Amino acid sequence: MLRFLTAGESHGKALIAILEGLPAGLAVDAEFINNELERRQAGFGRGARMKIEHDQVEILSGVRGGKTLGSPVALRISNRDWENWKEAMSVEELVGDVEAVTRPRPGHADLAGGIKYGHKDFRNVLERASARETAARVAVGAMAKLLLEKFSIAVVGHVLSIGGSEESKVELSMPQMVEAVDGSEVRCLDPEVEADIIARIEKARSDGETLGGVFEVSAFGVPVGLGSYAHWDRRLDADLARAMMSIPAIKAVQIGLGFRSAQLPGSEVHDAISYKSTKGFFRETNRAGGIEGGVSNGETIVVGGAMKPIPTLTSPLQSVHFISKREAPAAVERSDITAVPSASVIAESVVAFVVAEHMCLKFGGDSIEEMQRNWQAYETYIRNL
Ligand code: EPS
Repeated sequence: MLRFLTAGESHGKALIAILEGLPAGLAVDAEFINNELERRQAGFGRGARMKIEHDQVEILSGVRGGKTLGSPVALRISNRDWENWKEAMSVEELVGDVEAVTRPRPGHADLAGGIKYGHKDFRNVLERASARETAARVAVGAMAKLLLEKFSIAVVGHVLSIGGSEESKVELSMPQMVEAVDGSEVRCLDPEVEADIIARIEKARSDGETLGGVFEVSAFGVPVGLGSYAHWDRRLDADLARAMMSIPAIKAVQIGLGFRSAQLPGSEVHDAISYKSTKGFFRETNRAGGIEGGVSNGETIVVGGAMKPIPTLTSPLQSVHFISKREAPAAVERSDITAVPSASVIAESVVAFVVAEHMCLKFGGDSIEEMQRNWQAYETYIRNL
């Protein structure tokens, strides 16, 4: 079983991830992980924090001579900003004048989290609720991508719309998509939509607003048969939905046509089945987003996500002071105007993790060679159907 935990506060010393269950013998490329971390940090509309950080992974365990050992892999990403927060975020007793955050931001975890854990200073909540944690998840996702590469699976995300812009309709094949998406400041494949998004972000900046948006992740090359219809907690779509919803600020997830499939007749929703001796079974359309009955069907897996606007507004909404109970504007913390482009990278990571987890479940092995042998035997079986 592939699993991971993360730890770390946004302005603490570091973020940590422990990834367990990777097969032995997988080549680990720290440069690739760092590039993924850089992709997460980028994006038009990000705030000042991203100018401070230069996320780099330090591999602490589970890897020797450039390959996984089969033991837990511990990853660390240092927070450069820690230097500026040493007193306020000290693990020792706080000394001096550390200002408490007492005016909860509507939309953030501040109030519900503070009440739940009995905190009077919402910094104790926001430090962990911060999307900074997703840097650790991208490092884990990069490891998952390295595993998937061994089975010719690639995962790429792109932004469809931000702040109510038109939706990008551009569709590209895998290698072109990676290039185009990394070449766009807002990770959008449609240049017209991209320009509109940039204008909307600029306007939001001057209005003291924040913007949400919609993105989509495609997993190319996933074999038929991951997940199962046999039980609720074995369905691939359920695992993907849970992973996507676990990204901060995600309010909706869809697979394939998603919500639209509820409005169309069956003949316009389901994908007719074809067969060619060179190709095997395939579909001309992929409205199902590559999953039927909770099982991957061999087509590209397409998962969409909707992100709400970030709750920190420079023109804040009304809130209530937690101690005095007087009405007061919500606290303003440094933040982003939009993080939808970053969310699409984080979504790639969580999708890559779920697909890697299911690859391990189906072809599981203690070493990458064993896993590849199992996969190749299955591919031969499929070719000979
Ligand atoms: C983030 C780091 C944070 C925010 C953002 C995501 O840095 P700071 O709080 O120091 O500015 O930029 O977090 C939020 C939007 C949030 O609501 O917490 C990051 O590394 O992605």
